[in-house]
Formats: sequence, structure tokens, C-alpha cells
Amino acid sequence: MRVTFCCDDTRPDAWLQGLRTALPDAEVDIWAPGSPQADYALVWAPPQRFIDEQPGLKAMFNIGAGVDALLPLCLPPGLPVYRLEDAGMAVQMAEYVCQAVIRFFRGLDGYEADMAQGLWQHRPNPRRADCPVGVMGLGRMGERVARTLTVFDFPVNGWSRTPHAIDGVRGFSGTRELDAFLAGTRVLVNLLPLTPDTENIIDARSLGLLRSGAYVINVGRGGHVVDEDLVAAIDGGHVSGALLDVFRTEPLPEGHPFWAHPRITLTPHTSARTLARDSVEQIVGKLAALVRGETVTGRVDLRRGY
Ligand code: OXD
Repeated sequence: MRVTFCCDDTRPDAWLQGLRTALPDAEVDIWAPGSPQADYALVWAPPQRFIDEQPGLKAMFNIGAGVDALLPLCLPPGLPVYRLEDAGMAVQMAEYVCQAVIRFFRGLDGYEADMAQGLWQHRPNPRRADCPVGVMGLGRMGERVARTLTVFDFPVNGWSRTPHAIDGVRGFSGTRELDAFLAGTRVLVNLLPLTPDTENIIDARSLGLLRSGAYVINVGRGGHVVDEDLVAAIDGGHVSGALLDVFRTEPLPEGHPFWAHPRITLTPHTSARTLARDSVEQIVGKLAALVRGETVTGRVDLRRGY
């Protein structure tokens, strides 16, 4: 069996080592133009040339949760594509989002600014009821985030394409319930997959529906947010700020208005990092099951886009 690795911006060593240890009888290599035909591939944003040169793949594993980079490619019909399912990312996402919600709710930015000026003072106590959190996207990571937020007693709303029942989370689904979801949300957390249906979903209209003084946390994809609309909503005062981890172009281009905005906090697409060891373990488990002829979970529906 030959397994190839095609992930340009990922350091390959841990992956290759993990794959070679777990699959001692397999040939494992890094793909380059002209490489021999492989049976299975691990990919992140592969070029079309890779797909064209590997027509005999039996399955392809995306080494991330989001598969938006695969959607523009012309893939052989019927090629099974699997995405990572959690693999150590959901807990990272939950800790990233919860720290941000708590930081906003407790006004820690304000306290930090006060203390920097030598001011010892208490700000008014926030009321949890005034801080409903709305989680858009209830896949593995969204569900973990929503559940973890309930532990801190925040009122939590969840919105997804199809209904998802999660204990302690008020569920909304489909386009019909989007406005009601937004209207009941103060902190908006985006974990949606990026598809033609969800692109630009966080625009002037949806931001305007959020509760006054809203806060936006984007850990989905940059393409979900209309950048100018977010800046305008913050400058206009309806939205009080944002924490952004993902951007239309990454790295975020020099001179982009997000860089210098005092009410926008940025991180470099780090909310939930792919962990090589956990991911290899998951992928090798799935690969072995496929070889045994079993069905495995996490297959991407490329028409749906996730
Ligand atoms: C992912 C990501 O999709 O890292 O896993 O963004």
C-alpha cells in the first residue's frame, strides 16, 4: 500500500513518522509532481495537479475539519473524502471560545485598561441573562463549544442547517429561524463550515439583528464575515468588538483595517490546531477499517460542502 502526504504549509516530519510507525508495511512519502500512484492520501489544500496525477486514490483524508479548500477542485466522482472528526481540536476550540466569552462578559479588557492607569475600581456586575451566546454551526466542535458554555450557566442558543438537540441549548435551524436566533444573541460565535450558502452570512443585516452591544467571535472561516460590515457595525457602536481567528486571506494582509482596530482582537488561525499524533491515529484507524471493507464516519458530502 502507498500513502502520500500533500500538505504544503504543514511540517511533515511528525506525520510521516506517525504514519510509518502505524503502517510499517506501507510506502509513505511526500507527494511531488510525478510521484508514483498512491492508494491513500492525506491532504490539506492540495493543488488540482495532485488530483489529476493521482486518479487511482481509494480515499483521501483531509487533515482538518473544514474542507472548503477542496470544494473548488475537480475531484474524481465517487472518490471518498474524509475530514478529521475532533481529533483533539474540539477541546481546544471550547477553551478558546469560552475564554473569549468570559473575557467579554466579565469586562476584563476594561479592568486591564483601568489597572494599567493605576485605577483600582469595580465596574458594574454583569448579568448572565443579558449575555446570551449564540453558536452558529453545531458539528463536533460547535456542539462541544455550546455544551461547555452551558457549564458556566450562560444562556446558549444554537443554530444549524438542520435541527440538533443539545441539552441546555435552545436550538434554531434553517434560514427560517436564523433571524430569531440572531435577535436572541449577544455574543455570536461562528463555527459554520464555509459553503456557498454560508459565505458572507455575517453581514450588515445579520449584525444589525444582534442584541445591542454585541460581540463577535469568528473561528469558522474568514469568508463568513463581510469585513467592511463588521468594522462599520463596531464603529457605529451596535457591535462592541470582535475576536477574529480566521480571515479571507491568511496571513491577514498588511494594512487590512482589522490590524489596527482598537476593538478587534486578532489571533493567527490558532483556535484549534490540528494535532499530528491524534490525527494520524484517527486516520490510520479509518484507513484500516476501509481496507477491511467497513464503513467509516466523517465522510464529506462534497455537494453539501462539509
Ligand atoms: C480546520 C482548521 O479546518 O484548522 O481544521 O481550520
